[in-house]
Amino acid sequence: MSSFLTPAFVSLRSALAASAALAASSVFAQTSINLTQDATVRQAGTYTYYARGNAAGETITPFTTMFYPGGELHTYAGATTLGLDGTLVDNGSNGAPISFGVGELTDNSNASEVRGWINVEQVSAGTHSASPHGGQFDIVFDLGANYVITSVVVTYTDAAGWRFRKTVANTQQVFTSTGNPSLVGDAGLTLFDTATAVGGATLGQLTFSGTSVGAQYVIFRPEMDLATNIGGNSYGGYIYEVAINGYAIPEPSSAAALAGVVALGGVVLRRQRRSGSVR
Ligand SMILES: [Ca+2]
Ligand SMILES: [Ca+2]
Repeated sequence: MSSFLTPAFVSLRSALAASAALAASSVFAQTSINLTQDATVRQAGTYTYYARGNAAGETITPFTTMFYPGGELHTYAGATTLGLDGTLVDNGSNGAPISFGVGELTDNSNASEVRGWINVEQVSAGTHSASPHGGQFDIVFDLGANYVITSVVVTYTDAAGWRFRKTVANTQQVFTSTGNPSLVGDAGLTLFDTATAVGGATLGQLTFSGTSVGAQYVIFRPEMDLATNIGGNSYGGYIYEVAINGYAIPEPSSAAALAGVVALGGVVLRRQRRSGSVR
């Protein structure tokens, strides 16, 4: 350090270095975490299974009909406890948002799966009268506030009778939205990325890593192979966990304070130059 620098300039330089470090840590080099495991997100966050079709093979308005997977409504008669999310049994009209704090998709564990997706799908390949046919539904994750989303990783298993659709690549989809899908509908969603399931994968991972985007809602839209109705032999694949990676959007007050420090530094520097203390 040159000895002619005044104490005022040294402190200014320290302030600028500190602000640069702040910028590096909070704006330009954010570290992504699995938001579903963040304490704040877990307190506010919920996810909701939404049907895109009905038992007659008809397409319904998206984000209007909630359901719970598994059980005898979505696998086969008598499968009362198979594939449930926790202990949630679908009775045909009791579907509701599930807190991140209690849901199997956000418990950071692969101990128990959800599976069984018959009669909630929008037919996406083949016909509803043929088994199997391709079918899609939605799982909407509400983070409670906007975050920067950097990637989404779904842990899954594909096994005989429990298949993802794999005939065509990239039919597993993740969308994002700043508005509630139940209000903005399909038209309000932005495609984040697509992925392809692997046949026979055990605890495989679907990784969606699109361009980072600010969003409160993350929508996973799987495509499964499904039977015509319960009692068939294609119930759709296993889903164990959905990790949503990202970070908090820097608060405007932090950005303003940072801009203020830089502006103040410029003023002090000009004053010192005029007084001849900085050469
Ligand atoms: Ca889990
Ligand atoms: Ca389960």
